[in-house]
Amino acid sequence: MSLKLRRLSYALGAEVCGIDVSRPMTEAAFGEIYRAFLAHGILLFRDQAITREQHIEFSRRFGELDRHDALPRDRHPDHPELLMVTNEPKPDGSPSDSRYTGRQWHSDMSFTMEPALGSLLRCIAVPEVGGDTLFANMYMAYDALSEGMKKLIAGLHGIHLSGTRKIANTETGIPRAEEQKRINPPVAQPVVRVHPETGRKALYIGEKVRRFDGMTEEESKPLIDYLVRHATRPEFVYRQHWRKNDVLVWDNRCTMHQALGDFDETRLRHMERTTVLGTPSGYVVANG
Ligand SMILES: O=C(O)CCC(=O)C(=O)O
Repeated sequence: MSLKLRRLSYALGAEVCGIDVSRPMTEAAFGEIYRAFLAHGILLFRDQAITREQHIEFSRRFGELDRHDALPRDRHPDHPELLMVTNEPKPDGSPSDSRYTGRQWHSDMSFTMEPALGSLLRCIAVPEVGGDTLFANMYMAYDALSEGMKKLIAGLHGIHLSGTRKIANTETGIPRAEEQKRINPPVAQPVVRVHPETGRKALYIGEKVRRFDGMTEEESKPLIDYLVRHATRPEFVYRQHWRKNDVLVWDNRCTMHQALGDFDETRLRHMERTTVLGTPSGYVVANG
């Protein structure tokens, strides 16, 4: 098989054309897809009218799947491998817990010691306009830094927090952020990560980083803000306009992303995500 790819932007991403991800695929055929994934950071498969089971099955080709113990509130009750990203109200009419998922720049599960290798997001419903997602190429962001800045950040670890959303837990009354903090204590991750498969260095930063280990928030903030601003310059970014039945897989080790929330919130936006477990990284910080 020779993959037909169409590049999505200057910075990253490719659309894989003419593939039905629900069809059986040989190791060799999947190998081509995986090599394209490593080369382009994100791959888009359009027009995939698949079931939840098929989404999970295709995702397993990329590796072992997370059962989302770190985000128990957002997983599907019958399919723990699926994380709901939806603004569809709960059966009792209360707002969805995951309606603001991903509204800041982040790399999935960076707040755990097994940050995600990849994520596969399936678009089930999207408003007529908006609901886009931005992705940034963190290899490019790292490469573009000065030698002085590369030296400065070489040994730094950023402390990543999980829950930054202020959504009340309606059952317990404990704010969701507090609940998340209890399940997921803060984890320090290297600011520069070597991609375990490509061997390339990538910036590993985002808006879940509160401070650098060994430094105060006040000292850390200007550099965190600078690095996030730098990494999200337009030349490093791709903007995904979702269509129903899009399946998009991204490499969390060399990209970060943000859901924009640029849509009418009375319109349904429903996405479902699988998360592929990555290699262990980071350490828990007691006083995060
Ligand atoms: O809903 C989106 O566009 C992105 C969701 C997200 O950030 C995530 O699942 O990590």
